[in-house]
Amino acid sequence: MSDEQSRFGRPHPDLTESQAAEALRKEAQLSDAGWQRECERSKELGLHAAPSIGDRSISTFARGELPHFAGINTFLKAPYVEDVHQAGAYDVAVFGIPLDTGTTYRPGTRFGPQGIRKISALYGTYYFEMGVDLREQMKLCDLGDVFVIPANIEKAFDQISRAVSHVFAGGAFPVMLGGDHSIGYPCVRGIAPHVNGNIGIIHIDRHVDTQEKDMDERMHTTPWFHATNIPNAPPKNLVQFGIGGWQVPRAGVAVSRERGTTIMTITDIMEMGLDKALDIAMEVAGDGTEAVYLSFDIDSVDAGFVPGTGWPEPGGLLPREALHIVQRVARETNLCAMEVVEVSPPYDVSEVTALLATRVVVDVLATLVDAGKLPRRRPAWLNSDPAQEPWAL
Ligand SMILES: [Mn+2]
Repeated sequence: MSDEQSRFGRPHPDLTESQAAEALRKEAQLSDAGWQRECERSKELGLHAAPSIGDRSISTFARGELPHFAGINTFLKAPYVEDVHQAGAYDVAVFGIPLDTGTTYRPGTRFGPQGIRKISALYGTYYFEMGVDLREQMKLCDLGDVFVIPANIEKAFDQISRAVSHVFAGGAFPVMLGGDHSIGYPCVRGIAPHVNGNIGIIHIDRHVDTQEKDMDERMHTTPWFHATNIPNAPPKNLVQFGIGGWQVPRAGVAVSRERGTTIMTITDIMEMGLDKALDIAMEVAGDGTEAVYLSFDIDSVDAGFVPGTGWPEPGGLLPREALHIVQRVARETNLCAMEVVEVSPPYDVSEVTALLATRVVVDVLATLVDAGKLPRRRPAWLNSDPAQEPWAL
């Protein structure tokens, strides 16, 4: 053995089957064709680099992932698809819903989509722990934002439902960046007509959001009352996970009791253990349903980690618990769409709230790839008839 070889290591015998060891093996199997295409495209559009640059993959104008601090940001620097008729050519379509008309305390979530896009540029497309590279293994696009009507929440809901319906019926997996939590209702309303069968909803939050009205209108405290009026989104398949604290309005609690939604508090989750609690949540959402909708409110995470939100509440999930939850939901349910809501950049600190929102999305996407659910196959329950107008309730 040469001196050099003797300096090389190998996994400790107890770690040969560890996640890290597996991740090192999986990386070797990944293609880099997508990266090569991106470099070629960058040089074609942005000129070859100055002669002093040794790395000839670099262009003069930044046109791809690098540098992370440069460029005009879409989500994860995915292609901006201006023509929404092309959305169905992608496996996943991210779009923003910049509506904060439904807030009842701090506003600012209308800046959520742009805040999430900005910090999402920190990431590349490769996820070490799963050995997944989104650029190599699926097609992601950013459709920009829905044209919301800030002075009229009902008109905004109509625009949102129409947008979600269009993307969902076209076959891409929709990822909605909020916006306040009022968007949960019009998002489900846009999806429901295109699902032949029932939809379960997994709602990760500190707040129940189930009252009929708040201050005389439908607001971010009311989406699940109205979503569960949709004929194929029954309350028995609504799971509300991580609920608790001092911001759960009694009006919403009464509705949850009357309708028999499933509420699991942080204490329930702690006492039975996160995985057991998740088993139950997924069983309830999946019982008799064809598809599951994931609604992730960033305020489900402890206020110390998510200052940039409208109704911060101490005592919530840890970030790594939140990521574990969304990964298991992505792997083990028939997830049909997701939203991340309540990121308010004006109240954020060092973009940590928007960064966690980014992780929630990219961790779901990586898990869908790892589980063989992306690239997308057309589900049997999908009704793509564009004439299916969203439920008007
Ligand atoms: Mn909330």
